[in-house]
Amino acid sequence: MVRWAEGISRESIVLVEGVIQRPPPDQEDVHSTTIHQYEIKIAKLHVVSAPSTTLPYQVEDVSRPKEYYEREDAQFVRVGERTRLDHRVLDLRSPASHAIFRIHAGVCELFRSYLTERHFIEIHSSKLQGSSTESGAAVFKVDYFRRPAYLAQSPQLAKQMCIAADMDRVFEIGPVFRAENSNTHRHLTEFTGLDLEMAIDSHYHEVVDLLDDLFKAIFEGLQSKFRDEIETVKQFYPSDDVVILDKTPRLKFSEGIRMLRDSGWTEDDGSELSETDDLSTRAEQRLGQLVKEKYGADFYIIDKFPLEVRPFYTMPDPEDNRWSNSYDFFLRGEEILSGGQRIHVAPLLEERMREDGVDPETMKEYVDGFRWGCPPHGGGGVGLERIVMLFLKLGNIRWASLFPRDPRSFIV
Ligand code: ATP
Ligand code: AMO
Repeated sequence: MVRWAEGISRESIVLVEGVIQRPPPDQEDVHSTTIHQYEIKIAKLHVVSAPSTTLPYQVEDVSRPKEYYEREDAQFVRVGERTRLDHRVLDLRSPASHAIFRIHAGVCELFRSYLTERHFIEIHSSKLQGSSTESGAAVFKVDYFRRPAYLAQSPQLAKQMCIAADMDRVFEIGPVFRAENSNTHRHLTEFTGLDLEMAIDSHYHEVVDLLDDLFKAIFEGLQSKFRDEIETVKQFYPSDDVVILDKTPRLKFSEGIRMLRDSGWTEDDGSELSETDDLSTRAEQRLGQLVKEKYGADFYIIDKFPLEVRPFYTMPDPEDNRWSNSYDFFLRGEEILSGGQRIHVAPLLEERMREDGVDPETMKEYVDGFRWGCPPHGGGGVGLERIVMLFLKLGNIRWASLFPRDPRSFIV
């Protein structure tokens, strides 16, 4: 039976009957990690299903702590990222992948329960749109009965229209499509958006406060409910725990620029940092280091972005319209959320649309909601895969996406 069992190929599904026991100390598997601390004294063994082809790599090749593969006596080899992604189902069998997707689901669960408890309504908006929803990002065009339609770049219009429909507080968890040719560690062409929108009483900081508290509930929830999963992921993707302060540092965009300038930061071409341009990924990451040095925090907020770099629906700062009532949230030096107060007054909205080159009549259904009266409101959008990647320090957003879509997908 032992000889027959030795011939069973790896990744076979087997039914085993036996007794679970700890191995005698002198026989412990020297290669083992947490998964091999027990062994089974087998009475019956039945092969249910066996692979019908040679595996491109072993699950063990993507399951061990990094240091293991550097050992001289290592029995398995670390597999390259491309090979892992090209055979994703096998890669997803590893303990680290399972843990990542439990945490992934955990973020959604925590997001949903926090908002539902605070009377937000979960919505499911259409992903087929007649026009683009975000002025900055490019759209995927689809053939809609021989007329053009577009895949939604965010539920932005729908969630604001729900506020115009007196729904007061809404959120959505759904797919978001971006036709951006960005081959970076943090961009996907399809990701999961966690979006919310709410009416405000007197100040847009009501939204900032709620979002701040929501993120803390998510991070604390992950750290308490998913301790084992986080430890499992750390064995393959080493990381330190994120540092969240009771009082989240909040900086104005202009203060962030000042911190960067004071640190001697310049753009790639040596020019001085502009006060009214968006931050590049490199500048964002450097600012993350500076915030960490000054406040000791990995999670922080930047408020009052330049109006120029924000979408047309963003409310200008009433005191100085070079700035806007908008903000980004950051984790370990990278953006996880973008949001702001929206323009709820139709004439101002139409003016801003025209300045942005958008004819309001092409978005009539959206603009009508404001023409018919709408409360002041604000919200934000989060990339689920970005939170998971940054929280767990995976280094590449693809490990936080089940079957990642990037500009190179579907090239066979
Ligand atoms: P983000 O949420 O990251 O800001 P976004 O949708 O606003 O996403 P951009 O502002 O266009 O996207 O890009 C953000 C950063 O990503 C850029 O500043 C740039 O550093 C980097 N980036 C974008 N596209 C590419 C690319 N093709 N190659 C390398 N880096 C890129
Ligand atoms: P924005 O375009 O900044 O804002 O997107 C919101 C958040 O989505 C994530 N994200 C991405 N994740 C993966 N791949 C991408 N290509 C990508 N692009 C963005 C980021 C980002 O912070 N309508 C506004 C939100 C709002 O104002 O409510 C919007 O879509 O985590």
